[in-house]
Amino acid sequence: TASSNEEAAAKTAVDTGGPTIFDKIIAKEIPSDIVYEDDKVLAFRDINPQAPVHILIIPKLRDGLTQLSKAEARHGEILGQLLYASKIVAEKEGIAEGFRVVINNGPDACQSVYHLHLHVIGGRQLKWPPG
Ligand code: IU
Repeated sequence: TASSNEEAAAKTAVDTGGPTIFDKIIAKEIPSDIVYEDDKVLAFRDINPQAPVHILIIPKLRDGLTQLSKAEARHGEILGQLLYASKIVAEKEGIAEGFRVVINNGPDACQSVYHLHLHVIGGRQLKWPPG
């Protein structure tokens, strides 16, 4: 299935520290459906949405944050800004009463893009536990 193909691809994705597709999205070299932007963060619709609302929030400056497990104390401010942006985005999308924020970290969590990103998911009844 498409979903298991994605899981397989994510299993083989590695954190090289090199550029990712998100650099091109930030630079607007490839188009994306931006829903929120400020000087530090960018939020855009996921190209393969898992729910009626599925938005990715990323730091414009990756600064070593290829994945959450690389976070250091100096990243505290941007980490807070990303989480706060998820609330702004949820309000803008009309899902503030029920939404989920997800960070997939590393191969076992099916991380496929090594530029930290929060998934903001909602617009339907979500299941728990996640897969
Ligand atoms: P993950 O947590 O690394 O698995 O999430 C990466 C997400 O990035 C995934 O949901 C993709 O659908 C999404 N995405 C995108 O929105 N635009 C792209 O060009 C690429 C991936 I490549």
